[in-house]
Amino acid sequence: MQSRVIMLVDLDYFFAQAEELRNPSIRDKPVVVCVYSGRTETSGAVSTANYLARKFGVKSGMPIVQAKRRLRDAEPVFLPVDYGYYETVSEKIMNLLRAHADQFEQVGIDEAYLDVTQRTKADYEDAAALAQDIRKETVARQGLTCSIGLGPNKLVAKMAADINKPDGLTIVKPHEVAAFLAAMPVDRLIGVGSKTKERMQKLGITTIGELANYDVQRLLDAFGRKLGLYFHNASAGADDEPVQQRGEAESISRIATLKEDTCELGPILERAEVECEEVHADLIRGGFGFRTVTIIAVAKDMSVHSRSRSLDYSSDRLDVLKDTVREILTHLLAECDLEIRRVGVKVSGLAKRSEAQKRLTSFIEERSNQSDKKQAYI
Ligand code: TTP
Ligand code: MG
Repeated sequence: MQSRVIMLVDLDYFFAQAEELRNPSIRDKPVVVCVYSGRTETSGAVSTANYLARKFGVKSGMPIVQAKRRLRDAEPVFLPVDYGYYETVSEKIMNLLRAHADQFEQVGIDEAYLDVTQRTKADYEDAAALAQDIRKETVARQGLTCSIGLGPNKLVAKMAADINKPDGLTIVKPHEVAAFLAAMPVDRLIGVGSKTKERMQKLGITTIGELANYDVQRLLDAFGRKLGLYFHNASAGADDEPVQQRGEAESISRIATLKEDTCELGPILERAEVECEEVHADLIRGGFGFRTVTIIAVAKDMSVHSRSRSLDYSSDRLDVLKDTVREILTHLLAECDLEIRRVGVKVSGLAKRSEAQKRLTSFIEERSNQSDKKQAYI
């Protein structure tokens, strides 16, 4: 098979960079974009931060209070997320990138794979020149920097893009793959999280190179066939996943066990709201809106109860998700006398959010806020 040339383009500190774009006066300050939960003035989490703020240790997922503490004397700018705006910016960039690819696959609001094998005739010099053109073009036409990884497959391209951030280009030619990966700590490999890292450490594996050389049968014994094979191949830099526009995800969900079984709304809702935030983060990363919200409740006796509600429009708003969840849960608890053990939140009816949809949603939400919000639900 002809060797492929794959590019991963990832916009740098995307939400924060988009904020700098519309307000250049904040460029020299630490910029932190936040998802405010609304409970108190500072409750919520950091969505992302510019690289100046990152120098102070601020990063995605950190509580806002902690970020404020770290940036106390640095004249920071804290801003709430504005997904609609980021989506508009993303759409323009994605259209620009798509034009440079034989095959194109967007994998999040700020990331895309480009298969450029044919147009570069599998020549890495040509591909490097194309990557430089793309970097210049995103800045010149959209005012945003990105980081690019170039390699023989998606896995290597993705890992290469992470090496040199922000505003970097990292090229890994096929014969360089093994050396590129070998010395990296094993948790740099996509799919190896902190728990897997610990398990691998117990097997004496600390680098990707050690994982690649580890006896494959023992790896399968330790992690099962599917995962073991993935680790074996990926650690050698092998990946034959094609670049193709993904089918839309069908649903996104989270489920967790409560601290104790209860029939009270308060603690159940508290857990469900955390799940809403996690589901919502995935939703935004995928660039999706949802129409249907489902609550899954597992009772003390392990019986499973689920209730759904559909909006008559597609939304990507956390407050809409939380309001709907509260409403479903309130009804569910009133309807059945249950002691709940586990609670889950699922969104479905997912669709990529286009600008037109976004405008429609704002219109409907405005209208339904003016009248009775419940009328927006069917
Ligand atoms: P990333 O590409 O992971 O992060 P980034 O673009 O902010 O920074 P980097 O320069 O390292 O690429 O995610 C894209 C956007 O997704 C990010 O700007 C904000 C959002 N996001 C969250 O809201 N929460 C998260 O935990 C992460 C990781 C991202
Ligand atoms: Mg990014």
